[in-house]
Order: sequence, then structure tokens, then C-alpha cells
Amino acid sequence: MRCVNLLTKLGFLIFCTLSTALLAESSIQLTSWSTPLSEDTTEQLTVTGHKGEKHYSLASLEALGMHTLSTHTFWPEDDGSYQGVLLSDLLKDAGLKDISGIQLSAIDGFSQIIPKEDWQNWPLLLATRRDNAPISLRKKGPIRLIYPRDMDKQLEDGIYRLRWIWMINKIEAIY
Ligand SMILES: Nc1nc2c(c(=O)[nH]1)N[C@H]1C(S)=C(S)[C@@H](COP(=O)(O)O)O[C@H]1N2
Ligand SMILES: [Mo]
Repeated sequence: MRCVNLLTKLGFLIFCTLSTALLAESSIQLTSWSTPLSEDTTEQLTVTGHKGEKHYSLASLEALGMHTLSTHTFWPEDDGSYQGVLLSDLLKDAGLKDISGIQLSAIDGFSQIIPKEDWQNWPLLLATRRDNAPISLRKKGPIRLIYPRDMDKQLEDGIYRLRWIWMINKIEAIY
């Protein structure tokens, strides 16, 4: 009887350890930022809506408030920790209200529509940094959209892979 009891306890302990490990693996952290913000004031991003255009540099983007998102990606070498602003915060700052989505474009001409459901359902990060350091063009920077892939099984679907746009330089409102 004692032995069975011990085995049950041991089993429970193993279960707890395993589930904690699994949780840790798929968790996202959305934390506030403490390191110095970028001082790069070169215009990198144009946001366009009904009321006109607004231009952002890395410095003005980061001033909107930094968040950290750690996640798996679709590319093993890209898995890790990214810092930047929430897409929803940027759209608010640019005065884009009552829109159904945005057209996101990149320096290489690549472009995709992001429906508003995406940033309403999940904290989408417009990353300006990886491991707290600016991201070079060669490493898919300087501005890259990161989805919290580990937060939701749905984000493993191939349609979302297309929306992980890097080298972003344009956001246009779709009404
Ligand atoms: N800037 C930019 N972002 C991009 C792309 C691109 O060509 N340029 N390709 C998209 C597409 S179609 C997919 S499937 C993935 C590219 O993933 P891959 O390089 O593993 O094919 O990122 C997306 N983001
Ligand atoms: Mo693709």
C-alpha cells in the first residue's frame, strides 16, 4: 500500500515537472522595456490613411513603448526573443481608426494584407530588435512583423507564414 502511494506521488511529480517544461516552451512574454531606446532618426516607415501620411524612424517607433516577445517562428534560425512596438499601438498613434486591415509592404516589393482580426486576436509585434540589438537588413530587419506563434495553434497555419513580413517600409490603411 505504501509503495503504491509512493508511486502515485512520484507519478504526480513527474507529471508536474513535464507540464511545467512544456508550458515554459510555448509561453510568450510581453514585458516592458528598460534599455535605452534607439537614437536613429532616419525615416524608415511610412504609414498612410485617410488623413495623410505619417513617417517613423526607429527612434520615433520605439518611443511608442517597447515590448518583448519570445516565440518560435517558421524558421528555426529565427526562433528567439524580439523587441519592438505593438502593431496596435502604432496604428493608434498614426490615427488609423475604423479600418478593416492594412496593406504591409517591404523594401523588396513584397506585400500582404493583414486583416484587423490579427492584431485584435493576438499581440502582433513590429520588431525593431532581436536580443535587444537592432536587426540588419541582411537579418530581415530593420523592421519585421512577429506573430506570437506559440500562443495559438491557429498561427501554425501556412497562411500566417506569408504575413511574417520583414524589411517593412510601408503600411497603408484599408477601410
Ligand atoms: N520582405 C519580405 N517578407 C516576406 C517575404 C518576402 O519575400 N519578402 N516572403 C513571404 C513569404 S511568401 C513567405 S512563405 C515567407 C518566406 O518564407 P521562406 O523564406 O521560408 O520561404 O515570408 C514572407 N515574408
Ligand atoms: Mo511563400
